[in-house]
This record gives sequence, structure tokens and C-alpha cells, in this order.
Amino acid sequence: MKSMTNRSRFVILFSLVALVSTLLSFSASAGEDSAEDIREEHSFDQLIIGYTDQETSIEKIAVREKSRRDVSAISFESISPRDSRTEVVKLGKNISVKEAIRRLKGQPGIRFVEPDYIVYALTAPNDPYFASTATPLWGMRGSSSVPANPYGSNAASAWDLGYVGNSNVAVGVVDEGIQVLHPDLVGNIWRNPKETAGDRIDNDGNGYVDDINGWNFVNNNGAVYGGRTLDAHGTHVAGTIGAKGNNATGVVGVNWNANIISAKFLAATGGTTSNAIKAIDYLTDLKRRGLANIVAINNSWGGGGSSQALLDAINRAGDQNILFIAAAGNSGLNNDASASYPSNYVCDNAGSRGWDCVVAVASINSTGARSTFSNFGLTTVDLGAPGEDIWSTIPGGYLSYSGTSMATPHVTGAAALCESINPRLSAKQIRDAITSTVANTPSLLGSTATNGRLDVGAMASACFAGTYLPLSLANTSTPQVLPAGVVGTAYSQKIVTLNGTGLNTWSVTVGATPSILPPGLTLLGGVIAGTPTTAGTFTPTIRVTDGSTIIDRQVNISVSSTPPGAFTLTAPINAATRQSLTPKLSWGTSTNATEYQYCISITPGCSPTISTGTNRNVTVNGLTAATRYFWTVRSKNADGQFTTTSSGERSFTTR
Ligand SMILES: [Ca+2]
Ligand SMILES: [Ca+2]
Ligand SMILES: [Ca+2]
Repeated sequence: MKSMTNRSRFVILFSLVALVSTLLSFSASAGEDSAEDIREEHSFDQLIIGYTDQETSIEKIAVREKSRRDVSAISFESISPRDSRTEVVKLGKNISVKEAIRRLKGQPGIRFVEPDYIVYALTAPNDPYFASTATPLWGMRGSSSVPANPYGSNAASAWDLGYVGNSNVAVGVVDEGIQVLHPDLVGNIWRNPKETAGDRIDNDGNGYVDDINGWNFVNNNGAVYGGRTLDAHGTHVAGTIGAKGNNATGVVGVNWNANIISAKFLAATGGTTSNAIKAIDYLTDLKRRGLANIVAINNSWGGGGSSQALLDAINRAGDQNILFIAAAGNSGLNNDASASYPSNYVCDNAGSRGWDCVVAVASINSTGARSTFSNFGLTTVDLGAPGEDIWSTIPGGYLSYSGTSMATPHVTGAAALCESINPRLSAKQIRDAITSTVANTPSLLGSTATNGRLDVGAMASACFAGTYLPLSLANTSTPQVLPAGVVGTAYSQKIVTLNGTGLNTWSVTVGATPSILPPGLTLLGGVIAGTPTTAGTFTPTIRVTDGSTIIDRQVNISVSSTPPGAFTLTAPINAATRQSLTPKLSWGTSTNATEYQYCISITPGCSPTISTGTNRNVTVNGLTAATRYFWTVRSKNADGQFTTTSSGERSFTTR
């Protein structure tokens, strides 16, 4: 940070001056100025410059100093510690954003130059018609819950299966701040494990002093809650993701247990793109440093034009396996036709990642209709979720809001719940679990990429799929046979406890011999995973404790070696005629084979038993003329496993 001070005043002042700036640029555009007008609301005295990589540090300094001189910069800073190629530059008094962009665009060493757009929370004003207190929390219900609402997110169905979230799973809320001491949130707010509060020291070394529950990018301090009127939107979003469940208080989030991090960048007057970038990078860095297991960032805000710098930051989050869940917007528009940011960004590293870390969310109401205010888009909006008349936490109480802002945290909460069900899933797998299990919804047909709405119950089963193993805390009598593994092939088995209370911790205890996991496998958070390196049968004892009860249970994992690989017979060709009386049979390579065996017979269906060692051909003697012979080969590995040829049995006829 160079000389930028008093950030909060700067942000608040913006809205008055932006109008003047817009008028000035409009009148200027009537003249010969060829620079494009900036239609979207933006900071009047700063912009974002992305530099290309320079050959030498001298070039790098020269390009930057020239750029700053060109726009009479009075201060500058790297946009975040994670992106030294991009700067936020505060302009001198006598130069407009438009003029500054005109001077810098296309200059050597400059990758992009763009306005610092102003963005806003995406809550629609609460329409009294929908503000019914008779059906609170409909968005959490499903068709079989009590009370039921088939158009809710069906989170209740996941709860019925015992999936209520885990405080090990973190989500970032890039928004207003959060009332961290709200009685229905206080147990589910992240606490920086390596930061000491109030000592004015950056104990964890992440560049933020005393960031205990997150960071306030508006005021540049660790106080993420500024008061009732300032942080209602962020507090509301947090409650939908993870208001404490089963505490006889207020509301409940998709996750009863969660770990919510506040990255406050929205003030009453909105927020800047540059602060959104800092907030996203802050969260990405927390994950990189191992300070929080962030699975998703909630983005219930929008506005401004396309920003390369913001997309870069979203890609950095995606690279850390973090989903970027974004509200589609509240203009009732088709985002395919008129882009809404940030939900329209495609976070795939310009195609190289192969999947998109952005999930764009539309809003539906309690009758399944797409909300009239909700943006949509067959290619740009992924799914719908409850967004009207949504009750959640606000500072000091509870209130119902509407907006794609409210739909989005249902999806973010779902991502966190999925991670809690199966911590081995990648961000892509979590995204797929969410989008592949949507409930088909007529109002979203043709207007979202999935044609459907969030179904947390169905998603939970998808997150869980293939990894279920009951290891009951109540019953330890039967040794548990786990699925077998194969040497050299990835193995993953989740162990789930039943009937326990509290957080489970896992270990392998010393017990019967051999008491180890198969070499190559590890036990972490209830998941046995890795790639086995050694064949055999292993019977480790696994210990799990829920904090009050300790259970030891022997399990049995057999690991086979890799079977020999497929191969084909090469000569003679099948049904060959006029072969010699001493034909040479040959075949291709079978991986892992230590021996090949063949057979030859005048009747079909012979069994290969004659060894050729590792030779892949054999010359046969003693055949009879003008006779049809059948032959085949199989391969064998060191452990006696066989693979038969994929050519099957062949034949030939002698001369
Ligand atoms: Ca810190
Ligand atoms: Ca500290
Ligand atoms: Ca509650």
C-alpha cells in the first residue's frame, strides 16, 4: 500500500462524484475523443491496470513508472499479494478515468486497463405481497419434509439422512459484513486459528493484522461487523448458508454446522471491483495457507462491466479448488443477451482448466415460478434456488428478503454440505453433484443450463455415492470387510459413523498383525485413500472417537496385484488357410505378464496350459495336413492371475 489513505471516505464519496464524471465523459464523447464511453458505474478517480510480464525488472519498473506518469497517478498499489501484475492506480485531479484509459490502452507492456466498477448487493426490495410470515424457511423444505414445500431446496431431506454440515468446512462471504455475535450464527463463524486477537500483530503473516473472523476491505481492518444498518445483507446471506441448527433459536441454514468467513467489501454505497478482488484473493490465500478449508465463495452482488482483473482473481480461487457461487442478477433480463457480472464470468483459465468454477444462480418462489426479478440464461445461468420471501438472520433478529442474493447462499450452503459429506471431492465434483441432481422445473426449462432447481437432498446422495461404509459407534462386534484394492490403482473408501455425537477423529491403532493399512493408503478424516503398492490382506484396527466414546474396529482390506493387461493374437490371422505343418503362433504384449501359455487342438475350446515363458511366439510341430486347428493364448502375472486374449480363440487349416 503506498499513499492511499482513508479508503472508506473515498468509497462513500464516490456516488456523488460519479454522476459528475459520467456527465463530463458524455459531453466529451460528443467531440473527437475516440475512447469508448464507460456505461457502467465506476470509481471516478481510480482504475485497474494489468501489466504483461516484462523481460527484466528494469523494463518492468520503466513500464509502470511511465504508466503512472501518463495518468498523473497520485498513488498506486498491487491489487493483491497474489497478483503483482495488476495495480490499482489513483488518478490525479485533472484527468478522467476515460482519458486515462485512452492514454494507456494498447501501450507496450500493458495487458489491460479498465475502470474500477462499482457493484451492489442484489437484494430486491421486499415486496409485501410475498413477505408472508406464514411460511418461514420454505426454502429449506422439500416435498416430503414436514411442513412440506416441493419447491424448497430440499435441505431437510439431507438433514433427515444425518447430513447437517461440519465446522471443518469453510465458506467465504464476499458481501457486507456479518454480525458475528448473532446468537444464531456465533457458533458457525470462522476464527483464524493462527491469529491472536488485538495484539496489532499479523501473527499468521498473511498481510492482514488481527483478521480474526475475516477482513473488512471497506475500512481496512479486522472489524467485519459495523452495525445494524451496514451489515444486514451479509448477515442474511450467512444465515442461509449456515445459521445454527437444532439450537431452539431462530432460523436454520442449509448447514447446521459451518465455518463462515466474512470478507466485507460492500458498504451502504456499494463496493468497488478492486476491493472485491482483494476479498477473493484474501480467501484464496487463507485456503492456500491452510487456515480455512474453503469450498466456496458466496457472491450475492453484481454490477459493472467485464473486468479482466476480477476474472483473474476468480480463476485464482478456482485454481485452489474454490467454487465461485454468484447471483444471476435482479433485472429480470436474459444474461445470454446482456451480460451480468460476476455471474457471467467463465472461470476456466481461458479453457485450460476444462471446467468452470463459477456457478450462476437464478431465483424461484415458493410456487416454483421463476421470480419476476430474476435474471436467467440458458448458457449463462446454471440453476435456480429459493430467492423470494427468504427468512434469515439480520443484525439483532430475523427478516425476510428477496433477491437472487438470497437464492445464491442456498447453493453455496449446498456446496459446503457436499464437502462435509465427502471431504475427498474436488470442487469440480461438488459442482457436478449440485448441477447433475437438480429437480426439473418448468419455469427454468430453457432459461437455465440445467433446466432445474437446487435439490440438496438429491445432491447429498450424489456427494455420498460409492463411499458408504457403516462403522457404527453403537455396534463394533462384526469385523468390517472393506472393498478390495488393486496395486497401482487409486483406492478411496469413506468410513461413516452412525449414532455418534460431535466431530469424529480417526486413527489406526496397533492391533492384530499386520496392523497396518495397505502400503500406499492413508486414513484421513474417515477416508482411507491412496494407491496401494503391495498385494496382500491387511487387517488394521481403526479407532474413531466422537469426543466422548472411543471405538476400535478391525477392518479387512485385501489388495490384489494388477492383473495382466489385455493383448491380442497377431498371427496367423483367424481362419487362415493353407498354413504350414510347423506354423509360428504369435501375439502382442500383456502388461505385468511373467508368463504366456497356449493351447492348440482339433476341437474348439482348448485350455491354454503350455508355457512359452515370456516369449510371445511359439513354433508348433507335428500337425496333420489338411486339418483345421484351434488355438489361443493367456497371460499370467507373478501372483498367478490370468488374462485371456481379447482375440478369443482362433483357427487355421493346414495345407
Ligand atoms: Ca493475519
Ligand atoms: Ca494478531
Ligand atoms: Ca437456529
